[in-house]
Amino acid sequence: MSQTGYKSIVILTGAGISAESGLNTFRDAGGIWTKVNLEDVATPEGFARNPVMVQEFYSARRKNLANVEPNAAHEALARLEKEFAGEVLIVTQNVDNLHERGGSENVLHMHGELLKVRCDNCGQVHHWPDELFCETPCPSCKTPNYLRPHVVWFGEMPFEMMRIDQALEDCDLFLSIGTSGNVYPAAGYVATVRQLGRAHTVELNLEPSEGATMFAEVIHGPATKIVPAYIDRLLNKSV
Ligand code: BV8
Repeated sequence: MSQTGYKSIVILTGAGISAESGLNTFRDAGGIWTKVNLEDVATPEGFARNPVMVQEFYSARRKNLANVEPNAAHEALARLEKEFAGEVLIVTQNVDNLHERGGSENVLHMHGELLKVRCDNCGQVHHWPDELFCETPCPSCKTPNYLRPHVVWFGEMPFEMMRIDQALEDCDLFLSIGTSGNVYPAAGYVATVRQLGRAHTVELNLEPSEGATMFAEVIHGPATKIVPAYIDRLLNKSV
């Protein structure tokens, strides 16, 4: 029996948990989608129209990732995973690797990962921390012009949906951290958990998200402040 009474925690994270590490969010002032048109860089159609621009968009974000560090919120979730007697699964919409670099191990990237590329010819996924050019041949099948970012674009199916649905069904605590609740199916997870009627639901975000009213508990403020404080309360079983 875990020390908090909970047995299984699912934590949905979004760009807001990485904001204080210096990675731009998408929909805040100055966010990524205020600078580039998501239809041009985060859809298969955009990639087909202008693959060079899309490869450059992701190469720039890959390069920037090397200059930032995980923050206290990432580290607090890693501490929870280590000290909590039950299950902890992070389902992240983020394609950065800051959860892993902050010490978390059980991380599911439902929208893929910036540091991976996939070959559309042979299907092989490769670790890729550098720039990617269209003509770069796949290291496995040696074919040029088939490598793409291993991320989920709009209109593409997120990864590991069955595993996520099972985790939502099994959890008795659902936390949502740093997400605006605009992108589906992730934005619908709190409704799914509430319909199941078992789990306590908590939103930890800078400001109320689109789905804030769906949560049993909401805590607003910067992630590096509210997440460590919440995890301390959770582990000292006063929640
Ligand atoms: C799909 C990838 C078929 C790579 C991204 C209903 C059901 C299913 C689909 C849809 C549906 N309705 C519409 C759709 C289609 C679409 C969609 O949701 N469109 C939206 C715009 C309406 N969804 C899809 O296409 C998805 N696939 O539907 O497949 C299907 C059908 C049925 C069932 C299942 C599947 C694929 C979506 C994935 C797209 N890929 N990125 C990349 O990163 O480039 S989306 C992009 O948005 C990122 O992944 C990002 O993570 C994600 C969500 O954004 P957030 O993380 O929430 O970021 P945002 O900036 O919006 O918010 C930041 C928040 O942080 C704010 O609230 C802010 O207040 C807070 N914050 C800021 N600073 C701090 C902070 N909080 C705390 N501390 C701080 N310091």
